[in-house]
Amino acid sequence: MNIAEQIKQLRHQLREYNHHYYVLDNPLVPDAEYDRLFRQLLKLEQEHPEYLSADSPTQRVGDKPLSHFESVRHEIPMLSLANAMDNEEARAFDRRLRQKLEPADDSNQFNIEYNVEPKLDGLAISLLYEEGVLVRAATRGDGETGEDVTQNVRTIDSIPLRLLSEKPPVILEVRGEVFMPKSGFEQLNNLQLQQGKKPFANPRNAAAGSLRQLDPAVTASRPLDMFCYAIGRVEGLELPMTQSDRLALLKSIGLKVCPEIDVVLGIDACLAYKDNIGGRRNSLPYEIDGVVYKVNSITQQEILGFVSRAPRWAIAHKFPAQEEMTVLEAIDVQVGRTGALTPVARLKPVFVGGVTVNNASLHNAAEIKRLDVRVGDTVIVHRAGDVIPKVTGVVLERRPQSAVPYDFPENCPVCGSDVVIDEGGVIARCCGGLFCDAQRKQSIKHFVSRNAMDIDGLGDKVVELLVDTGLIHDVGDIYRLQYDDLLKLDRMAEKSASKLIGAINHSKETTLARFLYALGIPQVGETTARILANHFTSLDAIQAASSEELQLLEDVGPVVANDVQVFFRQTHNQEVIDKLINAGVHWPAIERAPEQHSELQGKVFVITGTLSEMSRNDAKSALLALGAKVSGSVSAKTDIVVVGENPGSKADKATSLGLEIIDEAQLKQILKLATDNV
Ligand code: I6G
Repeated sequence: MNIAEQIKQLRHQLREYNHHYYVLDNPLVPDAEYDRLFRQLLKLEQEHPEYLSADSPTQRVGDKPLSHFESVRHEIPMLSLANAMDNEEARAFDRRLRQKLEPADDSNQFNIEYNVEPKLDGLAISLLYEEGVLVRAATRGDGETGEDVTQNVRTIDSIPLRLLSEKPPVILEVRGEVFMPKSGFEQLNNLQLQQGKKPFANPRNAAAGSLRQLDPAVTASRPLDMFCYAIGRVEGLELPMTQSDRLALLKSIGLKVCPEIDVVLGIDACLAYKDNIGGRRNSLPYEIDGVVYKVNSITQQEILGFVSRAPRWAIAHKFPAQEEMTVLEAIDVQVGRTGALTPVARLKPVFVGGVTVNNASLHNAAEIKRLDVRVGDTVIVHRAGDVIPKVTGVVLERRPQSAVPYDFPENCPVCGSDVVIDEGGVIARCCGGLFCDAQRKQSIKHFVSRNAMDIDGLGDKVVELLVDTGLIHDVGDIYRLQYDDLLKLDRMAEKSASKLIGAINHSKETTLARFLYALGIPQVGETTARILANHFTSLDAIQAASSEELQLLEDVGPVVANDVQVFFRQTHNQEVIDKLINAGVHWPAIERAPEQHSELQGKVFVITGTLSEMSRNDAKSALLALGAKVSGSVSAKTDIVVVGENPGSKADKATSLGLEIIDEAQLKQILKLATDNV
């Protein structure tokens, strides 16, 4: 084979591998094989520069930074879409179309076929292919004129430099959305922070900022992707007559289209599609801000035409905004069980992410400093899915003159004790310990909580009343409470009081693991408490254990061992434990559980969302019994994430880390297999 043929074959092979890797998400060969062929091609091209060609897979990153972006006129304007902000507006859109398509049909009962797809939160781009080769990429700009970002767009691996077609059209202009996947956005922002640079506010800004780089090498380092959704100019190609077939055509020639696209009949099915995608929004690997409904038949599209600068045959049905502006009215500081001070933003109520938000997290003192957020500022509030709303930025143009920088308190707002900043410089802590009412209340709330002593009816409000009225001072006092004491509490009826006394008595019968967890020893969560209980089998043995003995256990390092020892050394803690045991708190003797060597031994699980057939606690116990670990947070160390209904951000994180994700049915199967094989 001569050199030209070798080069041609290598390029063909590499394009194929690239397409499978970046577009189909289904790699054909290991990375090492791709790299080997790539280097082989690079070498041949260096030795024979006469064969160099701009559409070669080696030519993604151009060498010269630009001084500016040239303007590009779109021969066919890049229009925008009309929006529907709720179901009623979407139904009105459908009614209008049916009326226009069948004016004589009074009953208007027929259904329109729609092509439906998510609306990516990125930026619209036009790609121009001549004879199958990418010759120009441009931003939408004002729809008439955009900017030439060809050099930058060429660096996006999922965009083919040459279409995968033996007989490509003379001209094909394709339009779509360039976006940054959530995982890439997170990595990029971590890098920005590490390098002392400002993080991007959201993936859309990150994508736009990355495409507007004059140096294509910078864009090449950014994780961008593109989904194509429409065709602009065409010459030398007969296009199919439905939107869905056109998308299938784009796919067949190597362009990436969104895998969530569907064809449905009628507006009800469009709304069901929107609800379905909306429910999975947090676990999709990219940000979306709505869905787009397009009449599928091109003939019908042509009948419907355009209104002002938008096609009449399409609409973007937007999700409620996840970011809104509002005024920060105050910053309150809350004190947690371990004394950590958490600032909370009190906001002028604002509708965001589908709910009215009054409060948002400000994380810690360092975050307030980083944002330089001040009382009176107009702030940006972000609420995605079920996660706690947070303040993500300040609108400086709206800062009132009177706004002064926020001084984090140097004394605990509840007990007045000194506030110290921990070694990491991030967490501010009240030094008051059990002298601090807030810490005492929190530790009591923890003690009575479901996974600890599980005292039903002793909710947060009642705990606060009990402490404020002096009826209890620490958790040991709970078991001294009398029915008559409870009746003194505001709004405590006889029935509730007697039920609560029953629950308190019932809780005396517990397990060593629950008791240990309930004590609130710093760093001792449920899993560590269970490991300590199973290993040492008695409270006395745990209290007597040396640091070395404690550290023999999985999950117990020098810090945890030290916290355990320091806790039991405190006289006031011993007094509370004695009070509890004297009041009758007890647990069955533990027979050391025989080591079970199942295939789940040591595997780290995270459970998120609601399971329908078993409780999360039951799932956890079953996993622990088989030697698995169950963690509360997703990290690179997690092996498997179990995702139930309405999962939180843990599911997103698992997706972005590429972790194994299973549902409840798969968990049950795994548990059964592991149990059968023990
Ligand atoms: O801005 C847009 C986002 C998504 C679009 C669009 C789209 O389809 C999924 N389609 C058209 C036709 C236009 N803008 C003009």
